[in-house]
Amino acid sequence: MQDQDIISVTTEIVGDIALVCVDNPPVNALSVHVRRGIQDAVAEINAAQSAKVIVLYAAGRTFIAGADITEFGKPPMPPALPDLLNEMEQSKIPVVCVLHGTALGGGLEVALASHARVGIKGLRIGLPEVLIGLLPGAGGTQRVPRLAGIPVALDMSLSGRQVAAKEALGMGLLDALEDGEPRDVALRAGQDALDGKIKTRRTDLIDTTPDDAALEEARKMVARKFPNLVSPQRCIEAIAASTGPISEGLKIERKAFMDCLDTPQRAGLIHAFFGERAVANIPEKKATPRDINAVGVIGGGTMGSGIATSALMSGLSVTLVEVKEDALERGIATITKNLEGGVKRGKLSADQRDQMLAQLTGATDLAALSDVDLVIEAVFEQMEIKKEIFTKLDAVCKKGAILASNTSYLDINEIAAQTSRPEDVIGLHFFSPAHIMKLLEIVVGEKTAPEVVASGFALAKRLKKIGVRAGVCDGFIGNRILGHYSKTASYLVLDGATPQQVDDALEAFGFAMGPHKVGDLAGLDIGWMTRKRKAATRSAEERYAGAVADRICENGWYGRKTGRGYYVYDEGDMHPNAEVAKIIDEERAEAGVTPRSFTDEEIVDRYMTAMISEAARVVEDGIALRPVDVDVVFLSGYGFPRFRGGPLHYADTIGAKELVRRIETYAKEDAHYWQVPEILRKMAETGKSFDDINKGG
Ligand code: T1G
Repeated sequence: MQDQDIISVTTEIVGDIALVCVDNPPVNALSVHVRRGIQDAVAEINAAQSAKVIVLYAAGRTFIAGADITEFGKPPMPPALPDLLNEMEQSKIPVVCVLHGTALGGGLEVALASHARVGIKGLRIGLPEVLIGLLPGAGGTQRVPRLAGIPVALDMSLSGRQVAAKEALGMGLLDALEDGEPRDVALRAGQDALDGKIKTRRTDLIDTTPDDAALEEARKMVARKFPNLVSPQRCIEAIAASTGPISEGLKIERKAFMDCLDTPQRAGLIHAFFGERAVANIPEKKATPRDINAVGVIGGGTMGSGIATSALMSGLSVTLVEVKEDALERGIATITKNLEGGVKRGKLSADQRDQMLAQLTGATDLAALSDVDLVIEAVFEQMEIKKEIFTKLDAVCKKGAILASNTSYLDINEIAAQTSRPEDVIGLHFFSPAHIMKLLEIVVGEKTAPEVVASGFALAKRLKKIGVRAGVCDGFIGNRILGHYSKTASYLVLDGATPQQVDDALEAFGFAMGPHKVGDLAGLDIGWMTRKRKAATRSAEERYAGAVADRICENGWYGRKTGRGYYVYDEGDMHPNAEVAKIIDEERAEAGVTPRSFTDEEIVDRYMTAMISEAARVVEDGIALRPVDVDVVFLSGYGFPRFRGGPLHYADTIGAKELVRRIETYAKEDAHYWQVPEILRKMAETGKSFDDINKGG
């Protein structure tokens, strides 16, 4: 059966009311058969005059959640949504729309082209198109201003945020708010329209109130916050046109939408959207997760208290264990402060905070963990300490308890071997701040049981995080790749670039913060410890990348926390540390380097080629299941610019052949650091892309 032949829209005549129901699981996306179904239903009811009011509603968990994103990039299939909505708006028989769940994007636009809108309790509406590199493309930029004003249209379409039903009612985007099942509410709404209790009117006949000040403010905000993105500015352009005839405004919106549809950033943002869902597709998907309600967290430092906060915010009970009372109190104080922050940000109410804190108990003895379902160890990154703890946990914890380590690079297999239950041991690598960062690397040991892996993914979903499956190696996915490409930033500085130039070039590429600023923020001493840890095993062929950073740390300059690192932080002011420039000159002289200049493009090319080559090796080694898993790690844990889709999606925009050429060119300077991954060489020969590999090619 062809897509367009699927029946997903049905009409039911009840007296003078025509109920038109959309049923296209899972989210009633506006696939071609849905568009055709609505078009045929409205046309037939008008032709037959079989009712005096049409009520459009949807079955399932939500009203239409938007256009069918899987159709983007494919040949268009009529009717185009804007055309369908114009036809519907001109229907002689009034159309009332009943909304429930998450009515987003094109779904909301269907409602806006209707003649009245009734929300069901719990409804959220939104225009998230900008989050996938687009703008509302079916009249949203023209009809929201007519119904609710230009400021509301700018707020909703530029933030992409979901608006709760009550707020939508206050904005004028809903005419009524009801409770009940969609079909029942639809019948009542139809009768209310017939009785005049709900006023129906054509949106296109309403005039938009001009608001040049709001438009100008929006232009400035977008230029400041999203300098790299195309669609926000085009969205403002379309909304500005809503003060004129709707036919003209719709043309401007359509042109802007079609232009954005073709941009690499639309492809990148949609890759990110689907990628965050694809990573849940793991070999252990069919295993039954174990119930997790009570969690033990060992260590109340930054990570442990962050993890405990995240668990409490998800309704789990937490037992925090520290070695001493004072450390335990500090941990509990940090958790309390984190939750206070949630109240201040409006994420939590004071009551919710109190309920969460009531779920927190503290202890200084591991015996307190005898009944928990999951233990997450978050102590020092020293294998001996972890081994000691896991030996004790093996004796203390109940049968079936999951024993997890938050280690960011140590060998989970070695830790598991300390216990009589290696099948219950797993890595749950959180990213700091753990109650805010979305990424959770789920590190699977050789003997980890499938249901323990599935439990890790169920926990990620419960914590509203994105779980990515990782194999065991030093640094798993993210930190292993970071450990490689971060050397490129150091080599560029040793060879002639300044730290600020490297930071500026990468921030212009789209990173929120350049590597030297990130180092200053996280603390340069962390990298310093890692270099010391690895010194004994470092290859003699490797060009040492840490000379400058070591000297900075030897001066006690660890970054923000000491007031200076690569930069000096002086009461809100931040500028390059002139002392570092002297250190760089001395290290260059010491290494016999004649500094040369680099263009910003060269800096980005080298940095990204290094990141891509190690990412390719991580896929080749099976540490990541697919290229898209690496993309999601970098998008949700390392501040990689979302509109670029992740390192390996970005690699596809360069192509394997060009990447191989670059690596071979750079290898003339340093054959040890620049090596062509086998997987990339094969891709260059076969013409395959990382996306082909994602699709099983
Ligand atoms: N098109 C196709 N598939 C979609 C989809 C969509 N719009 N939205 C979700 N899915 C799939 C998703 O991939 C997953 O598939 C399943 O549905 C459940 O989704 C003209 C042009 C609605 C809040 O951007 O925000 O309209 O993995 O796991 O957590 O101006 O899905 O099961 O195979 O996310 O309950 C605008 C995107 C489109 C909404 C539900 N709309 N979707 O969240 O379930 S552009 C959006 C969401 C547009 C117009 C423009 C969420 C959700 P699978 P899920 P959820």
